[in-house]
Amino acid sequence: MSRQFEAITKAGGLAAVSILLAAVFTAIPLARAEDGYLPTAAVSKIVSAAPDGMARAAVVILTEALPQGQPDPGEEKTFGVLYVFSPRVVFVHREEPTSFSFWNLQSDETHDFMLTNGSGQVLMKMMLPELKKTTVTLTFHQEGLYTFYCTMHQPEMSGQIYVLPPAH
Ligand SMILES: [Cu+2]
Repeated sequence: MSRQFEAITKAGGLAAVSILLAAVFTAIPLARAEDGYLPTAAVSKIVSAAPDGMARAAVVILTEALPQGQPDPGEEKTFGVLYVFSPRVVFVHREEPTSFSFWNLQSDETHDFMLTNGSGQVLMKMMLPELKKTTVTLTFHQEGLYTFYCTMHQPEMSGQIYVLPPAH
């Protein structure tokens, strides 16, 4: 290895370390601020949330790693580990309190649930810690299509909630 090359790789290594450190120091306060939030008073006109609310319907959403069974090492090398919500499409009724239970099935991966309405407005965000069931009762007050995301695993980890007219 030439001296010049050695110097370049050393400088590159230092730059990488300082970028990494900068990322760590800036990421921590952001992560704290982003711990999650329920719908504000204004947003509660669209959807309201109660941690242990009485529900008339229930949905269980799992977090799954793809591919299941025995992953092809080539796939993992190309795409990394992929996570998805299951199911990815959920139907609920307007004004029907619905219990949403998220089961994070990974022992080494935190997920989250960020809900937006049809115009892309963020309504709420909830952390889904590893190997935990996180439950919230949501009541939608406006019909239509909503989208939910795990902000940590984009674009593959997302789903949709269709809010239908009230059940009779
Ligand atoms: Cu995720």
